Amino acid sequence: MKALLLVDIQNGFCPGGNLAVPHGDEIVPVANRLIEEGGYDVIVASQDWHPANHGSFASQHPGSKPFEMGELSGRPQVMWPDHCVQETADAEFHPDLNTDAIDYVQQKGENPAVDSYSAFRDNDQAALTGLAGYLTAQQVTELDICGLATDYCVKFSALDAVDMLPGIRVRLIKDASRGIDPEGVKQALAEMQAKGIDVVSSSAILAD
Ligand code: VGL
Ligand code: ZN
Repeated sequence: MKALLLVDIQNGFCPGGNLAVPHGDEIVPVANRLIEEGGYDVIVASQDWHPANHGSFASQHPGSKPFEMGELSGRPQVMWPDHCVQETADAEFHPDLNTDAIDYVQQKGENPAVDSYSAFRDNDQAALTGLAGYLTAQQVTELDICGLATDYCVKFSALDAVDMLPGIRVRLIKDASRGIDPEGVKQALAEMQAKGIDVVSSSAILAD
């Protein structure tokens, strides 16, 4: 079975959102085309879903400013602006995303003491989300990944897919993803490719 994972295509990561990824909204029409014409059997989406007191927020660390390095539960942690707080508009999927076609939504980042870039598990790798179990139950053997942000949640989700789903083929759809930092994106693509993840374009998938 072939699956598409849409990572964090939420208002918070699009222009006007609290942690806007440059041009993040440009991926929405591409994602919709993949959803509708990509030939996928299963479509899943992750949703960054933080409590208002999440420890990745600079606001929870007196004296620290957004985008500085800090610490969370003894681990290095980027201090983010408050973003994707549960039940707020910032956490909702982009209004133009075709959410009707999504079979399963994996929320993440609910534990205030640890961040969760990957849709599969927390950054400390202690607690798993249900996503690996869901994809295994659906007998998914091919997983294409796209979304926001290439250098954070997309990257960590792709690397974990390889680690946690033995034998799966993972591809990253580059033009259906956008990153926060151009240097970080370059490095992320190299890390993914080093793990055997193919970087592909949506046109190649839609042409098949
Ligand atoms: C993300 C930073 C913090 C992401 C989520 O979706 O890439 N980045 N929370
Ligand atoms: Zn977050």
